[in-house]
Amino acid sequence: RPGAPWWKEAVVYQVYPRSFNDTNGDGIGDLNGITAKLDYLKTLGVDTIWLSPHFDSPNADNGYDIRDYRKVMSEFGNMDDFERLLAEMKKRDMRLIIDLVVNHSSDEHRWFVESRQSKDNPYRDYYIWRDGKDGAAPNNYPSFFGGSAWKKDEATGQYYLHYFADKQPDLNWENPKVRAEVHDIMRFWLDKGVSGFRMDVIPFISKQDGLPDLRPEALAHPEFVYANGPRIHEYLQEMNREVLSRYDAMTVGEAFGITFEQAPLFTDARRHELNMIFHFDLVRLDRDGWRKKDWTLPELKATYARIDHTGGKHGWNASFLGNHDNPRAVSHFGDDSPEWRAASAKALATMMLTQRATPFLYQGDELGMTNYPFRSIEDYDDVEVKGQWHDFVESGKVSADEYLAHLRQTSRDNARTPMQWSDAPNGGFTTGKPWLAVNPNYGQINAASQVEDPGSIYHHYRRLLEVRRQIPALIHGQFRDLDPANPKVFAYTRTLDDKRYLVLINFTRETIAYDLPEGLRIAATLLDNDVARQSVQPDAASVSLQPWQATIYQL
Ligand code: TEU
Ligand code: CA
Repeated sequence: RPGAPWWKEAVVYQVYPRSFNDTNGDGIGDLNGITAKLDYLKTLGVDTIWLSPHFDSPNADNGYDIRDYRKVMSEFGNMDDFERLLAEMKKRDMRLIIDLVVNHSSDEHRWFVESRQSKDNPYRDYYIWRDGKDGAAPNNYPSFFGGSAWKKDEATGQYYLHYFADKQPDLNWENPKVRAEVHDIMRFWLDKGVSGFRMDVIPFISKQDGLPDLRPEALAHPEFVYANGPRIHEYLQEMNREVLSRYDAMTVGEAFGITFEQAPLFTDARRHELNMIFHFDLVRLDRDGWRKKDWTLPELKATYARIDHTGGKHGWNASFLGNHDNPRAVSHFGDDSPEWRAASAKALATMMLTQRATPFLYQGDELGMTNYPFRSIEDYDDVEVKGQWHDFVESGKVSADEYLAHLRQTSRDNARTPMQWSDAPNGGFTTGKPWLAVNPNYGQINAASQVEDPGSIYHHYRRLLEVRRQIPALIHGQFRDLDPANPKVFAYTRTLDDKRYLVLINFTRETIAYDLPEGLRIAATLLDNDVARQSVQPDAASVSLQPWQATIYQL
């Protein structure tokens, strides 16, 4: 669409570098491994990569704990490798966005090493230090990774705040020097040629005045308080003024703790904050903390409608069904049994790529990679799991069996197993020992076989992205759910000017005779998730939807 900003029409692919492609046999993915796969991504139709943290880090949380914001993690390579990756992307007309993790740093960051020395250290105010209360933590804030969000530091006897692991101390954004440091880091990478940022838990940077205790009912979901500090919008507007407005850069905020009502405050273009945010409501539809709940199709549809509504006329959205913090999309929202895995993964792709939003594909979802068959707690690597195991299981609150049953479906490690490139040992990810076990189904699910097979999930994504590029209505068009209460079929239109498209998705294993609502008539079939399926007759008023069928029609 002429005049639309590039990031509205971009297709972003998230690379979790540790698990993407290892080129030196140490079992850890690396930057050269990404460069080696650019043609694979380009052929798929991706034009932008979001790289999860690639900075120097002791890896308490796989790089979400940064020791040096200007240095490349040595396991991933060095700055030359990074620059080569950027140059090779430019050659292919691709853009790179990186992860900005500035709610917290690593406790091994030079600033924190200084800060903890003494109360009058010049870096003391870079972090959030408080005296204890009656010999305990300053308040009742819990950490997402277990225990209190405060840790006592022996050097001064004061406590520092950490919303995540104790190796991830929260930065003090009240301090203008901290904000200036962050702006400098952003300029450093933008000047190198990156095209924007995914901002990690960005709503958390402004802390509550006086840090009062959470009310008991807020304790289970502290994110709604952590995300509501009084100065968040001031900080984002300042960042925009000082840095972002001077570059052609895109921003996507990870909006953990942001409600639908608040979302436009972040993304309304007239406010000059962020371009879009990741809403948690869809991926957490069936979750309460570590607990897995049931979900229904009407709930999923209502969530999509609300997300679309928050984008409104002046905002924009990001569409995603998974990332490195969530289970695999096909295991989560589709049907990962051998019979329906491919069809349902394609149906989900159709849904995700026909929203009025910038799509974010997570590595491996284009192959329909599945959750991992975890057996015991030893199979997990994630720092979140270890902390929660301590809080819930070791404390005796929940039985190990119950916790593990939920964890198998919810664990972040499901999505962190290495990419399955081929049926070679370890799925072709590494010639060494992978840092995290490869899913044993790599013989059936891998890139090499899908690239060869025109009917594969990979090729369905490729075709979808092609169609999306050609049809502005699928990107910019108005979204309308035609049948919100239907528990089996998702039916919606995308409309731009006089062009109107209908998407029908059967979320079941059954064949469904579906009468088009509102007297609609199909003019043509644009794209089906089964290449072999016959098109419907022109002017049809009903469709026999096959199990997990997902089709885009022109009206
Ligand atoms: O995650 C934010 C976040 O809080 C959740 O998505 C998190 O995964 C957890 O499940 C909450 O219970 C971001 C990053 O994406 C995640 O990988 C990091 O661990 C976290 O921030 C801290 O940087
Ligand atoms: Ca490596």
